[in-house]
Amino acid sequence: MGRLTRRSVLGGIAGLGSAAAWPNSVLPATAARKKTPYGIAVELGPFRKDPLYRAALIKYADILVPMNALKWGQLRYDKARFDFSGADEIIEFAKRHGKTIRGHNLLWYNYNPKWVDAITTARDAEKVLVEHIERVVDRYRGTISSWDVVNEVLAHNPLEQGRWRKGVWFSNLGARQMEIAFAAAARTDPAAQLVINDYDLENIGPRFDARREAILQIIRNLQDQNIPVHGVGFQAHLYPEREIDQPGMAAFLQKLQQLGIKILVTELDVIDWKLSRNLIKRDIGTASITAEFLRAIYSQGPIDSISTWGITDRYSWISDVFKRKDGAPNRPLPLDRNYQPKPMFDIIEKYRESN
Ligand code: 9MR
Repeated sequence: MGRLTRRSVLGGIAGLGSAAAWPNSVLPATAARKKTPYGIAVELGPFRKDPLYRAALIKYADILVPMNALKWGQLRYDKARFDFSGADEIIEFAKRHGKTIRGHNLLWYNYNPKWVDAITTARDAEKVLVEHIERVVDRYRGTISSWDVVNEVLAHNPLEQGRWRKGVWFSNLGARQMEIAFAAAARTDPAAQLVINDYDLENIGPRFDARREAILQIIRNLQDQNIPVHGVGFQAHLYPEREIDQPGMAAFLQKLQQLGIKILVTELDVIDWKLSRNLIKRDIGTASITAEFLRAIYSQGPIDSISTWGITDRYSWISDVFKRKDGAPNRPLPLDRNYQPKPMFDIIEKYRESN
């Protein structure tokens, strides 16, 4: 889709202002303003084999986030050693190209090696967790400036399943898993931004209310114990068929701000399995839900960073997990399969400018 077409498409999306104020590059005041830093999660496979992918990372990103290379499953598949080779490839590239780096993640119920999932005592769990965090955070001290310390610790539905996600860390350590992880990360790199990262925080309904409330409780609990926590990461895997809770988000963001907590968007993409097959309609749907979400997330002022979970429709987990019934390829990300910007790209740019 060419720029002119995209521009007219965008003009039709609610809340975007007049067509005359578009594109951002012609807005007079933007040069002086600081745009929200933009991050891209990097997958090692395409990073190694696709030069266009690397070129897009260089061209568009301020921040790079190894998508999987820092997970336990990659670093710790062998109990006897740490394998930093994949993470280092991405991190060296990021440094060479002047990008800052976010780390994902230090604790997750998922994607752990078998020997970790086999841990059955609190003592072993704490020892292994603390060792891991100290070693990994120390290795990248001064290089990785922001960490997703805990990832997806909330139960999918805290109203029915108990508040916390079950897994090796929770079953051995209970809610202490969070305290241990944040304390170890803070001790090891006192300058790093420490983030609690989770999904399904933006929509309307009791399940989402409960998830937002649980995040607040985690933060208050850490703060009560003087354990540093600096940010909440909204993964933002968005479903166009679900409504964004604008007032719920505004209230949540205000409470987070009162607690001194920064707001990050960490894994933005759009689950387009139920949108029209028609590409123009589909891309409008994707851009619209992105705009609705960003309207909510920017409603209380600037945010700290915004990252998408990949950059091109060519490579996305959504194509594996949320295949369309009509068999058409998914289009969840800012650039299409040929690395051309889609309306979603322009929406992100527009909100970044408003920081
Ligand atoms: O996109 C990631 C995919 O390539 C991995 O196979 C998967 C398991 O490690 O994780 C995906 O990323 C997830 C992220 O780490 C946490 N939030 C949900 C993301 C999508 O599943």
